[in-house]
Amino acid sequence: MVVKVYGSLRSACTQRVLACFLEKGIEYEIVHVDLQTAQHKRPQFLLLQPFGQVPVIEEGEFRLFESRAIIRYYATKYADEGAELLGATAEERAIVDQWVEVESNNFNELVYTLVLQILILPSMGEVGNLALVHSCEEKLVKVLDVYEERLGKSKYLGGDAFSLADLTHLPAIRYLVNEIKMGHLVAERKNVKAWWETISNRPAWKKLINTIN
Ligand SMILES: N[C@@H](CCC(=O)N[C@@H](CS)C(=O)NCC(=O)O)C(=O)O
Repeated sequence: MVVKVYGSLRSACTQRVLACFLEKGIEYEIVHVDLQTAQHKRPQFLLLQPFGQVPVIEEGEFRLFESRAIIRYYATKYADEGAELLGATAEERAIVDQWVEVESNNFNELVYTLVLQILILPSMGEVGNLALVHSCEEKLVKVLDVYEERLGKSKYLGGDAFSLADLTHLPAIRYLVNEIKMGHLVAERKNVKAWWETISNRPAWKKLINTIN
């Protein structure tokens, strides 16, 4: 069955889900939700996602929102198809999960705030908060220092193999490097840089990026 993805190609959370689908070879169809005209806040969309955010997936009667819940679900459902993204043992899976949580709780919010202040607000004619940008950058430096150390011990965040732990970072790091020109945060860290080069060159991600640009 083709999975419907309600979302926007430009949204990082939608990209997270699509990256997973491409790694797994899952067929999908995008139902574009226009964030610019606030389609995601309309009553019809709120029936699908009560918090008014993208993405949402729909497969027959089954619906799910929260991008990380979606990628976990599909990585589990199609564990034997495409790239193995969960880890082989209970311990490997726990470590993968740990780094997915780190992305969600320690990393994502900082990049999201930077993108908002540097890119989104100015595109709407508003001035970004420079003090907030500086404080987020300072915090992000510390988070990336932890990544640098981790990636000095294993090739990928979850261990020796690419997993959801890495995949979940792809959209935000692309924003950091390509959209808000803060690639120095990656380039200055040898292990983070090598990791980013490896994961961003995966065919599934490159295919997705070609459809965004
Ligand atoms: N935790 C949610 C966050 C969803 C989210 O923040 N989506 C953004 C796009 S990346 C959105 O819909 N923003 C519009 C808004 O929050 O009004 C997820 O991972 O799916």
